[in-house]
Amino acid sequence: MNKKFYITTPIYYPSAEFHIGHCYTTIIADAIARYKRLSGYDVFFQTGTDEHGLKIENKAKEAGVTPKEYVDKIIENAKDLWQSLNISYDFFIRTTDDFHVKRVQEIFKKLYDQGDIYKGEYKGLYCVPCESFWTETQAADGKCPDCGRDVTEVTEEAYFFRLSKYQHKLEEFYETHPHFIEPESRKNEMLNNFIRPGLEDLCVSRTSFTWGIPVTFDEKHVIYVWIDALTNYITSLGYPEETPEFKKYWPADLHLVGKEIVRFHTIIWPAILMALGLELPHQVFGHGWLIIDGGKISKSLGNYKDPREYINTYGVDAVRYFALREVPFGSDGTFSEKALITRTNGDLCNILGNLVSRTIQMGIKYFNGVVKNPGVSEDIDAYLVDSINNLKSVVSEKVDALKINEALECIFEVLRKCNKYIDDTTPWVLAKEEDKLPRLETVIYNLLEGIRICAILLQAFIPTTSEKIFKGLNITNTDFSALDIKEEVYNLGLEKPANLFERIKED
Ligand code: ME8
Repeated sequence: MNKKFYITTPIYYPSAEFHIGHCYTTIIADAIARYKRLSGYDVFFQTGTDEHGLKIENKAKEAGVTPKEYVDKIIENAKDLWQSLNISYDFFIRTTDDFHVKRVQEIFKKLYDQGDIYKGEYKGLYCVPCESFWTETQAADGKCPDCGRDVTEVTEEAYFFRLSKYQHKLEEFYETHPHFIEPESRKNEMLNNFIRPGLEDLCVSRTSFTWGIPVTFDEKHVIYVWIDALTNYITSLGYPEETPEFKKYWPADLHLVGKEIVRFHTIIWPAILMALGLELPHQVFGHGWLIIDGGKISKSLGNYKDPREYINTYGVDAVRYFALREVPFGSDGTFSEKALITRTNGDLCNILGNLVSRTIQMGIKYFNGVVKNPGVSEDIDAYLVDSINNLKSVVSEKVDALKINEALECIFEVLRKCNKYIDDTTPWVLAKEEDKLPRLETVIYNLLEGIRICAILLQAFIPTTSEKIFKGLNITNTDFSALDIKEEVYNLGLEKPANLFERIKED
């Protein structure tokens, strides 16, 4: 049986339309999911929306519609956006789905019955736009530490989850599972800033708004966001019922999240799972933010464009490639259209597009599009041939370490070498002499192999472009097993591909 791989994105708030920051996480998750599928894993890739809470209730009121009507429209757009970005999710969960509501209620009741949830009184500072509660220390200046806006003091009857009980178990877990939180810096942040100073019990219900999942045994309470939201990762698989899907896919292999919600995924979520007696996810990766004009792109600041404008202007793979390649995964990085254009022209047009079109045109011109390997090798071939042969293992290692930008760098290094190989071997000179034709065919063959191997690996990242390249090479064997073919024969006739990428004018 194939090994399974369960990967998730956060479930995003449909409080406003999604922006390039949401695309960032989702594109990366998609690339990893595709890569694992191509490597033979049985992948379950889940994304979705986190639809309850005061902020959405307020937004709907402002818009004069019901909360459900409000989110339905945004979700329709979000699904359309994921389609235009070629996001290959297996399941889209909505926290308003009936099955989720019912299962969250069951989980809440179970935790209450076993004493992990109790009734108390909540006093605290609340940031409405961020839907976050803060302690006096965290919001010492009366401002939300995330968005800098005023917090308000609130007191109300509420249910609490005994988070404090799990402090030592969490520390122990971190110690015995050194890769649970990545990057390393985020683990230290969690330990030093949150766990070691002491965990407070967590407020898990509210009475001050109604747009949420009711507590079945105390209906004036609705379940507050984190228990409702985090459990999406198991309710989708059927939990609390031990369904075959649950048994197969849980625990998750990778929760991919932005750095601001690492705390929830590495403290609250593991504690809930410990209370439920379930296994913990293998890894939570907290990536950095895309920054625009020096600030985080965010729904509440409204400093962004509809990502479909970028897709329509520059093409889906230009946007995907930028998200995957530009920023070292884990760090913050700047998003600008100028940087997107520079990346597209520099890598996709100059390196990839030119190579593919030049090589295929030569194959057609000199060999009528049918190229095999006559085996007339020269020493100079080694730098290219060796790096083509090593590429699969190099890239897989990078993807496994979630160094996605470096994985792409390695692929583009080989493409760069292909371009250099054309300059070094000067095929147009070889073509002038009849007796050099076998050598010329080996040269073209090596280039085609370089392109083929890179295109197979690139499928995970820029699938539309890879498809076009496969068509140009006229090959159908394109899954990762084809990386091991030693002698692909290009006997179906190369086809001049449509321009892979148009050069974008910088102005
Ligand atoms: O936090 N750069 O939803 P959310 C990079 N519902 N990634 C960004 C980003 C940026 N500028 N802005 C957003 C929530 N993201 C909760 C999650 S999960 C159980 C509940 C991405 O709509 C990043 O993944 O605020 C971040 O963690 C997520 O969107 C926040 O989405």
